[in-house]
Amino acid sequence: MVLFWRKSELEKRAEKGDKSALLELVKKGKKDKALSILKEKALESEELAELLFELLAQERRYQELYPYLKRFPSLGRALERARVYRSVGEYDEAIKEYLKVGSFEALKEAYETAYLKDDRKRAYELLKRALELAPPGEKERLEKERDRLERELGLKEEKKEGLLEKLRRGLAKTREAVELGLLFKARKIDEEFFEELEEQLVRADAGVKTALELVKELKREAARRGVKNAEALRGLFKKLLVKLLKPCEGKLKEPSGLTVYLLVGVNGSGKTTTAGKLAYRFTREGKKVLLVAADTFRAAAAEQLEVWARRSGAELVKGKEGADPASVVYEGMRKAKEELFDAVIVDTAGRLHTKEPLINELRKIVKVIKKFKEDEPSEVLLVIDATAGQNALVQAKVFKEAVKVTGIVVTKLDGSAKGGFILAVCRELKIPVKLVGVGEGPEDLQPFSAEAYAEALLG
Ligand SMILES: Nc1nc2c(ncn2[C@@H]2O[C@H](COP(=O)(O)OP(=O)(O)O)[C@@H](O)[C@H]2O)c(=O)[nH]1
Ligand SMILES: [Mg+2]
Repeated sequence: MVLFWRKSELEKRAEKGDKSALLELVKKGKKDKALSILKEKALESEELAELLFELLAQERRYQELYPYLKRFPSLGRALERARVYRSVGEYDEAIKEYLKVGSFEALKEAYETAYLKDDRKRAYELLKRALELAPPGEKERLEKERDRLERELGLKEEKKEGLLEKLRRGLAKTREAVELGLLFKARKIDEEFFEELEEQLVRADAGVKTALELVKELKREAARRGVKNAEALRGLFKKLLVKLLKPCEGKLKEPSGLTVYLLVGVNGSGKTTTAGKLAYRFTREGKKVLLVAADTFRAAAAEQLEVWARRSGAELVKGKEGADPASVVYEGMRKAKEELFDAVIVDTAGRLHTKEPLINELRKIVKVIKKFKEDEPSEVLLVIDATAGQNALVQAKVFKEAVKVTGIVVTKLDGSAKGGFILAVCRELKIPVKLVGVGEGPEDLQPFSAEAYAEALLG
């Protein structure tokens, strides 16, 4: 009885608007009672309104707070005020309050609010500000939303640079250095012309043998057909280039139902970058993509791949620095199989100075992949840096011995004067070239086309 008397005494005090009694009620588990009292009294007392605000905001019951906020506009914290305004559709007021806070959380909600209001321009501005403060976990999703908004706003034209333009841009340096195009425009066709063509092909790293043969054949064909003018000779030369390169054209297997892409090659050739670009391409095609960081030699390698995962929206499996690469691949394959990934892209280390261990490591990785799916990896892509010259060809052969290479990726064809390198690769390695890298951006990976390449090379 005593207890009962005490309680009602407390309630009586609370009902008179005694703040400490109200708090006591809440403590005793009678929050509803406290709230109903508060709701009645809070319009007259800012102190009680503040308490009501605190209690309801805890439960995210923002809408109920609106009348009190109208009466006392500085109640609570700015973030909560913003949410109250947002909950009743006063979007402009809400955004104003969010901006006072300026934190990532606030800016993100401000962006969503502007979007609710259907003010996409404002949403875009706010999203960009939020992105500057975004923690890693949120960044990827928000970047996708930003891209989507950019498209909706027409800020980002779906710029479709054709393969030819891209290669052409990529090979601009080669042409500058080699002036193949110029050569065919300006010169008289004589013995000196053929000598110079030969020289320039060698300078572009086409390889001496290839250069000699190409020029010899050009001479022969020109004589046979009686070609004398430079423009016609250019056409003829292009045909010869295409004929030489056509057998080296390869098509990359498209991902479907756990398709594995294993990237191999020496350090710095562009494996990680290519893995990232591939992930980007596949995710854009709507595929579910898993990146596997099997280069456990340096922690930075996994981090680099992590950035690409975020950029592309692919998922990532990585191990600790120094972990057994095959075990990371095992984990990746397990996940990919369980969660029905379309593509698994495995990035590896490429320390060639430890040749034997490297080969064993790659073989072990292939074995692990086969444990999960017998006919994988569908693609073992040997990544070769176009600027590394003839030495790269020697290294490539080491990899050919170690694993069954299904295709070649020639990277850094942009900005190098070595655009002729593909000719040497094609001749020496006899493995199809499936992709070419023409820059560091996510879209700078292109299928290899003999026709486009020859055209781009000749300017
Ligand atoms: N310009 C250019 N740079 C590239 C290309 N591919 C890779 N790179 C750069 O080459 C460097 C080494 O690449 P990375 O992917 O780390 O090589 P990895 O050691 O084989 O994994 C990085 O700075 C890349 O940004 C390309 O196609 N063009
Ligand atoms: Mg790497």
